[in-house]
Amino acid sequence: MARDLLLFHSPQSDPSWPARLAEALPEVEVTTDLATPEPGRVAGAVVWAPPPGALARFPRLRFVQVLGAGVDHLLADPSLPPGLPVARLLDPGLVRLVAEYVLTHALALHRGLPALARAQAEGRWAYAAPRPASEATVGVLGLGTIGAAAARLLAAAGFRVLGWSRTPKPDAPCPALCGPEGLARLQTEADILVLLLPLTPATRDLVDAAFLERLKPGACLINAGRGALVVEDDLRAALDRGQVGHAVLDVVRTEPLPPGHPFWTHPRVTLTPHNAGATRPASALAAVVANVRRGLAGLPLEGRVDRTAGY
Ligand code: OXD
Repeated sequence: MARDLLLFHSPQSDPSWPARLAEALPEVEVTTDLATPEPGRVAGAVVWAPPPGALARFPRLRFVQVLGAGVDHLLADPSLPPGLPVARLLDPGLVRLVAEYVLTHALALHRGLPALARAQAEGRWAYAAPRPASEATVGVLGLGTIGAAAARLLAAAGFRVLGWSRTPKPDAPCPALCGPEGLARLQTEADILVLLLPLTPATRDLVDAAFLERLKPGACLINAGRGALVVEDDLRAALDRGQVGHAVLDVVRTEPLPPGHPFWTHPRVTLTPHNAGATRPASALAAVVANVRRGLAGLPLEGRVDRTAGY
């Protein structure tokens, strides 16, 4: 009998993924063909942002392993069969990369590097007295695995760190606030605000004009979560007024950022092309292989997503 097919779709990932999966999982045949002529043989899928409707073609699909931490793009597909188990990736390598990104930019913002780069471009010697990280507060919104890792690195670098999550997080590695009162406190205390929340109906558009107005004047923002957490016109207005001092955006609502978008040239915006983290086979293969085996055997997946909560 022909082996089950495992669909792999993640065009931006390391090209060695399909061969590595095939080697580690001889019990299945790995295909990268979304239009495979044998859709009935596809038993599992390992994907990042498949086109909407793509997975509905496979009547015997038993599970989906997402090749990243966020699953919003997949859950937004109305044709995703209800009840189909979906797992997000628990990859220590991805977690570390994003935490390092947050630390890099928090230090750069704290030392005023964007303003110094502007001064250099204009030929100005703009001396500003340095301050230690311990004199700045970083607020981390989202205390999942990545938020907790970022909080740990920031604290190790000397920052005062405050975390916030929707529900209480007794195991958080930093003082952890929750609920609307906790958010209000974090907004007034943070010099740098880090967005690491999942994108769900409850967090979409969270960072709007009213939210930004409650921040300390001149506070900076780092978004390594999802673009749609932020209302971009409202952020632009807050940057123009100096209410937000600078924004570091690894994610934007439409990726790649469309040509002509004001963020391309805004002097108070640093853009990175959604590369704060990446799922690299070296750190993620073992977890993916183990979960594929669980999925094929009908066992509970590690990192299974609560599809109603959206993460
Ligand atoms: C992820 C991402 O969700 O890289 O893993 O955005």
